[in-house]
Amino acid sequence: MAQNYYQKEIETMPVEDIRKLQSEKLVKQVKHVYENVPYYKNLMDEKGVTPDDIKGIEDLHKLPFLTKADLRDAYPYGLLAKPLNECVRIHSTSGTTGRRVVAFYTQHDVDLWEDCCARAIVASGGTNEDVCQVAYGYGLFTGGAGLHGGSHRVGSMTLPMSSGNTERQVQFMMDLNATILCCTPSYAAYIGEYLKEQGYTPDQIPLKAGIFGAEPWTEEMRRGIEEVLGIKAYDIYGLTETSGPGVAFECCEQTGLHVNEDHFYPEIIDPDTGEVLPEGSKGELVFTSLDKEAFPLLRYRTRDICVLSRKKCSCGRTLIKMAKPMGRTDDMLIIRGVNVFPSQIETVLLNEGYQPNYQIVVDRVKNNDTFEINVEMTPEKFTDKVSEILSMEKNLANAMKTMLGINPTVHLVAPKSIARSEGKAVRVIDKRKLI
Ligand code: DLL
Repeated sequence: MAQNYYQKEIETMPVEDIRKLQSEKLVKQVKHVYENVPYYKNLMDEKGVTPDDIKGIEDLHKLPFLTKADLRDAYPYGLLAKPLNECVRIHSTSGTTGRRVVAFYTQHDVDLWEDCCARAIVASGGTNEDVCQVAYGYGLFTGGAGLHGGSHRVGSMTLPMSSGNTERQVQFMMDLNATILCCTPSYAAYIGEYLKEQGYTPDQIPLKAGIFGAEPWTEEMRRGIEEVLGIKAYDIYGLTETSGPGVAFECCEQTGLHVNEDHFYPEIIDPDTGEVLPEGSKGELVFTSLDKEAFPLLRYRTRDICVLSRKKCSCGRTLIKMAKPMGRTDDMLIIRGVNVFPSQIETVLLNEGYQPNYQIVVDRVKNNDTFEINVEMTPEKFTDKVSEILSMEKNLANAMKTMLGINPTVHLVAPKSIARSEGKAVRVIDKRKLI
């Protein structure tokens, strides 16, 4: 496929020029953060670094890291670098212990984010002739808004479907001839399955491409989706903290994701020592947002394990590539596209008067994540009346839904029936084999 670019000059810029651009932006950004974010200024002061020490990208390693714990500490406004009256939007992730991560955007931030998503859409072959069906969730989650904005920028006809209601998705897809589908890979596979069950063959489906991300997916899954829908399936990566989808995107080569490094500078570090690792090493991915105004995180540790590569790409883009994320350094699970931490489950159990003796079982059945939590009854709560057990399970599932944003199936089991481990408790059984 001949490659089109959304912002050719940037996407194909010689590496030395990108580096120069990054250095210029970084110097300004560090000053902006130092002057406007007391939380980060303190971190820099503690490390004995001032903005004068940062003359370019080569000095980035001198800056302190930010972690999710910092974001929680600083919740909600502690990392805000612009007055609220210059902000036009927030997005948010679900967070542990009830504290969410809230990211703020000025109009400039929304614009650059949408540009990043537009680059992804164009790299998948999208133009203003396309009909782009956005089936990521809309709302606080960044998926819907990001791809929606990107689709507008490209000038595609945008179908703002949000996720769910598969029958309606398929009806619009067919009636309005959707050509690009944007959703999580598991939802894409589910839609494919549904279409197949309805008797559609790939050549009867108008789609030509899909832009799928927000959760890990394998090459086997890619092949399955491509086959059932008759499309090319492209990966897209991002996180709420840096803006949302579009931090990195795949091109026609489908061998990794180009990082929009004019906006987000990536590093790979040793997660134990924090040491910056050379290109090609596997480690934790860290991003610095070079020109975001409202929520400009410097050296944010994503917890995603990854590899970066500058190998020449046949699409002509010079933007550095990241491999598909290969796991996480923490225990975060992504279930039906939602980030879930075992600690959130523990918090609910303690709030509801249970002990944190539980096991999470996640599986994928017919491309749908199943999510079960086995919880031990406490001797005080013990009952053998079925109606009481059912009602307790329902209450607990509701409390989990409030905390997590998705619905688990809760099974209450007898006290002391969950195997105790001699070492680290095995809290999660993930049967999906996603990596
Ligand atoms: O998932 C943003 C997004 C929306 C990306 C739509 C792509 C498409 P969060 O909910 O904050 O943001 O979750 C971010 O999800 O740190 C990764 O662990 C994981 N993740 C995101 N994209 C991918 C991907 C959005 N393509 C966290 N492959 C990240 C694997 C991904 N994991």
